[in-house]
Amino acid sequence: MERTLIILKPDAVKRGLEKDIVKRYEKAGLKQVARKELSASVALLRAHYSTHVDKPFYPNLEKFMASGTVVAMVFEGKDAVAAGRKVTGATKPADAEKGTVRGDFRDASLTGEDAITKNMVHASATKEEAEKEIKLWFGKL
Ligand code: FUP
Repeated sequence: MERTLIILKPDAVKRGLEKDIVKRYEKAGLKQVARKELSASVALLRAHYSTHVDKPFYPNLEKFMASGTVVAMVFEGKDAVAAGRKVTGATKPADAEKGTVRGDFRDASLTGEDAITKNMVHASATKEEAEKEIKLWFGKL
């Protein structure tokens, strides 16, 4: 069994998409084993996005992620990380395939930097990253 971290970002929470989005991961065979709502601190966001903090888009990303409630969730299942990424879709919603969360729930009215920053969900990219992120957001589970 493998675990992955999925985070509903403030745009998805505000739009009331949690139920619909969770269903997508469950349909892919994953089971939700932890959930919490929180306002992410800047320190938590910097640790979570440690590989991105020096990138030009980071200030905008941090501002957005700290702008409202997020819902952090752990899903468990066979090949959970790959399954979670597949359900999530490409980073840029405009490039995300139909049938993925970022493709299907894309807000087509967004332009410029916001069109990529507000991509509704985070999904761990590797097994190692998943365990590191789960520890960061939930402590020992
Ligand atoms: P992903 O793993 O698909 O979430 O994508 P990345 O790790 O490459 O990026 C992390 C987050 O940074 C994305 F969810 C959105 C944000 N981002 C931007 O806002 N602008 C960019 O040009 C690239 C990423």
